[in-house]
Amino acid sequence: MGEENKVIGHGTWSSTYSKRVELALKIKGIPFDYVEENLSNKSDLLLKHNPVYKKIPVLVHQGKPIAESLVILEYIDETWNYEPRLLPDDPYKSATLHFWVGYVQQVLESMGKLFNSDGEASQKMAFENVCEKLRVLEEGIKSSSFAEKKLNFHGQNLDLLDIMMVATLGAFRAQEEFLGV
Ligand SMILES: N[C@@H](CCC(=O)N[C@@H](CS)C(=O)NCC(=O)O)C(=O)O
Repeated sequence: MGEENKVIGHGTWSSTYSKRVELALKIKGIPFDYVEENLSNKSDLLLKHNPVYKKIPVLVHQGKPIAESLVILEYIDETWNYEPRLLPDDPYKSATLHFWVGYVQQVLESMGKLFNSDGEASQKMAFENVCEKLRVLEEGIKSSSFAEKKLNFHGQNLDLLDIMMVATLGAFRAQEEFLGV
């Protein structure tokens, strides 16, 4: 790939948001360079590329920065618009997919609240909230609209929702062991 078409990802190894971008690039087979950021000492390049949020991930393509993981994923699918597609062409399927992508994001945020909650009562509440969200997600997976979209964990054609699920819940076992829950 010529310098002018270079793809560079800024991220951190432990970030589920970085993982989304990494998975998308790998699924599409797009070669890229990776810059590991130290979030307590952000690089000048990161601050220049994402002056609004100052967050990773950032993708730089042809020298132009794109920030926000979901924006990046859509950019990747639109720019390298060959199979496997991350987003369906069908508007209803696409709407359904976006709906559940938003829900998985909420599951992630509820997990964040659990990890950051202090005191038995608030931990219990946060834990119950995560369980409830996971229950609804599981029900959703079984529901027809979701099944129609189909999760492809065992095959190729991983799409945007699969990426969200894997990046968000993929480390679940490791987290369980670490937290001892
Ligand atoms: N909405 C953003 C969230 C990204 C995000 O929260 N990144 C965190 C690391 S996981 C970050 O860069 N934090 C640095 C900071 O907040 O200063 C996305 O989807 O990309």
